[in-house]
Amino acid sequence: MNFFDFGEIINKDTQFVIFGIPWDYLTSIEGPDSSLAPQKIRNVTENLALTTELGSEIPNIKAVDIGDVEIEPKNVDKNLNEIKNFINKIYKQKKDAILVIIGGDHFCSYPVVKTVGDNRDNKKNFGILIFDSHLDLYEEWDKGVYSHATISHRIYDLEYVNNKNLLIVGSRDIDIPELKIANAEEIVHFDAHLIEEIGLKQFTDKIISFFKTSGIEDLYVSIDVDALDPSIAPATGFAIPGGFSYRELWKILREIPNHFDVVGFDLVEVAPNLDLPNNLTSNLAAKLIVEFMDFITIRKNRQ
Ligand SMILES: [Mn+2]
Repeated sequence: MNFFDFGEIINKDTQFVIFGIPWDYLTSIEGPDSSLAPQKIRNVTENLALTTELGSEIPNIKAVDIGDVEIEPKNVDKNLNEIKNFINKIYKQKKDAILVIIGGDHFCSYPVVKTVGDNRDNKKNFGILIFDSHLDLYEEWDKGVYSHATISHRIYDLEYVNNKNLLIVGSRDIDIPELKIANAEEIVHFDAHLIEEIGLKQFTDKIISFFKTSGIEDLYVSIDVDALDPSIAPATGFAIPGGFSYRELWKILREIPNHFDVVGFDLVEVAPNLDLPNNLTSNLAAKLIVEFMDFITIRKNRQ
């Protein structure tokens, strides 16, 4: 089953290229298995209705689902290479394709962001927005420098990434070494509780103006499903209370394409083996992905 039954062939009309990275090796705890998520999230779309909340017909979205990157779980270097080659192949067919990635654990985002960034002629107007309950800023964790808990740090290490074009939103489970790194490097994070204090509208405005002030025009968006509240997204390794509601994240995502070109986004850390029998978390993931594609499409059609 493809995501919402989208076709598989990239052509000149294709806007979104969806693919999965079924890789969950660099997670630090036993139990959750996000390598199951790409197929599971595709499968649940079979039972979802074919319009978005704003009334768009989903089959009209110009998307293709080209399958999964081939992963050998323990062969980190090979996987990094496979992911890079996979994306380069997409860009060869369609230079302006918007990538839509279904993870996998959060580390999957690193080779994606790096390949997207490396492919850009202009690296100065490129920003990265991460929704996450964690900062993922450890220098090293568990298996070394490559881990789902070091992903933000590895992105920050990229030569074209700095504290003016990387923003972490929804944080609420921050460890002391991470906070020290964030403070020392002045890496900006808008913690989850802030939404309660200033309201969703101002919270969203802060995200927009962070990137606007830095002259960012193109955004990559990484959504760790644990940014959402575990009451609505229980199937993930680290269930931290106090996260976004579905509607809050939906509204933030709705606003982003009004200000920036989204060049790619991912949704990671869904562990279907921990989900409720009604697939609550996979449904939510599928909805967020298709709704965000619709917001981007609506904006592009207006241009
Ligand atoms: Mn994460």
